[in-house]
Amino acid sequence: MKYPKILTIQDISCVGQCSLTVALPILSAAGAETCILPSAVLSTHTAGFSGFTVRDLTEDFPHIIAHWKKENISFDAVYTGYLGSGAQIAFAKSIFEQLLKDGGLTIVDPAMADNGKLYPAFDQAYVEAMKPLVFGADIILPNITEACFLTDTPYQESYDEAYITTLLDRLTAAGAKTIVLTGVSYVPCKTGVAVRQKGETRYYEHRKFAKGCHGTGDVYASAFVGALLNGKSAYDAAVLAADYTLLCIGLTQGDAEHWYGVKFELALPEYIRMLGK
Ligand code: PXL
Repeated sequence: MKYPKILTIQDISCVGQCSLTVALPILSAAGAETCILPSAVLSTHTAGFSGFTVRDLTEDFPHIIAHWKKENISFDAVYTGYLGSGAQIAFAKSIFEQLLKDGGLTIVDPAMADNGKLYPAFDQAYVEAMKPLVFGADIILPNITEACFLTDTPYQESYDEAYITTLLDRLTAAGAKTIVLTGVSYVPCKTGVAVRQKGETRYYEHRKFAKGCHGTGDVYASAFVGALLNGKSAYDAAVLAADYTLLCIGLTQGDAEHWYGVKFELALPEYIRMLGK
């Protein structure tokens, strides 16, 4: 796609290097016209800060959507990340149906859980609301915890290939098309991503830093979407995004004060080079 127009729907965490403050620069660096629909404005993200403020913007959604329809605005791709409520998930679904160009792509990062637990703002009702959005999308990027919630599978800290195959099979049976399952780690010092497309599964394994960073999921998903819009296959985009995210984590290691996000900006020139631009 030459100059794709993408809409990304997620929150603005003013401080914390996640969601829109990550997606907007990365997708712009990938050469996409990046339109945004902010789901909420938070003073910080919710994972580790306390006393954050939240202004939910759901009320604005129908007016924004109606205006875009009146202006005949449509998108080559729509990518959703962290959303605030079941109502916003339903609006995202209606945007997929009403504002996507013919042949346009829908990409959903369920962004609701990690390490076996839902994020503080979410509950089982949110998981249930997320299922139709996920299973109606062209490409999904769940981590293992999210895949478990989406398929009602008990979460396991350690697992083997058979467990991952079961998760991918269950996601597929529920309607998932292309699946990019992140954080698949069979040995302590390695992790990777399993990509299932048209019945075929490929696994990309790479080094795992001893200390993970917050916000890597959003950096990864945004870099993946940017690569995809540049014509990469799902697997090649998954590999490129993993390599870029690793660079970002490497640049953040050792800075205890920067616990809340990754210094992805420093590696943007390398991301653009990886895309062959
Ligand atoms: O996708 C991560 C994320 C995005 N936005 C907010 C969050 C989180 C993770 O905790 O709290 C507000």
